[in-house]
Amino acid sequence: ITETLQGFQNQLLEQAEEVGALKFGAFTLKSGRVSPYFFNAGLMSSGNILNTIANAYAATIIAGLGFPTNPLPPFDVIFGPAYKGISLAACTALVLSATYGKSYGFAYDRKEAKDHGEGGKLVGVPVKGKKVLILDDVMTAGTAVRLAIASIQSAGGEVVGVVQLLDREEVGKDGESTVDEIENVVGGRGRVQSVLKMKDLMRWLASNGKQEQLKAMEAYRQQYGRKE
Ligand code: OMP
Repeated sequence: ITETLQGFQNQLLEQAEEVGALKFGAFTLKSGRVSPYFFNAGLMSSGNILNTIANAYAATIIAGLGFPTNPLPPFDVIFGPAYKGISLAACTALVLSATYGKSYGFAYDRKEAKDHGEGGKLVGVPVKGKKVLILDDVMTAGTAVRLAIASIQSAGGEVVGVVQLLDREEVGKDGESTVDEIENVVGGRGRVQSVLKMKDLMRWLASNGKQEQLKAMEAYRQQYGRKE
């Protein structure tokens, strides 16, 4: 663990810990794994924190679109999966306009399809025929993001990338890297970008002298981490 964290990553981690969004202990995940840490993006709920998160997502997107590596292709629509992704995507679309002068469409899904009014499962700008970037909170085994990809595809949109807040850098059910699997689904290498990775979290713990948490994370990573 050598690289240092960027300013916005440090700020995000500090604020996350402050509001209890980043916790250490024993947590049963959606995948059934028992993790020594949990990141609850739903608790990142104040104007200040949304500002930090949206700026971090926007910086990650702009870097991803940037020369010379530009892993993210041009896109038309930012999509936030229900529920937590909705506010994150809306705030990020706003920052991309206000700070970077780039205006993208914004869309999200409902968890329940609506059978009256405008109907359907998707809300916001129509994704049909559009290139879509998904903004996700946390990716572990990839179940949540696969659902979002399927709803966008069934509405006629093309998912060209995913930007997540935290990549837990784990393997899926079949033992392959979740990120590699999702990248294959959305167009190839580099198409899944993240604001933070589990390794960044470990760097942050190391630089704050939190040895006990760091050890638990190393053990978990041995078991479920993607092979390096
Ligand atoms: P997968 O669907 O397995 O990729 O897990 C991602 C989802 O799990 C997220 O959308 C969250 O609902 C939840 N989650 C967290 O929010 N934070 C974590 O640190 C871990 C999980 C999780 O259950 O894996």
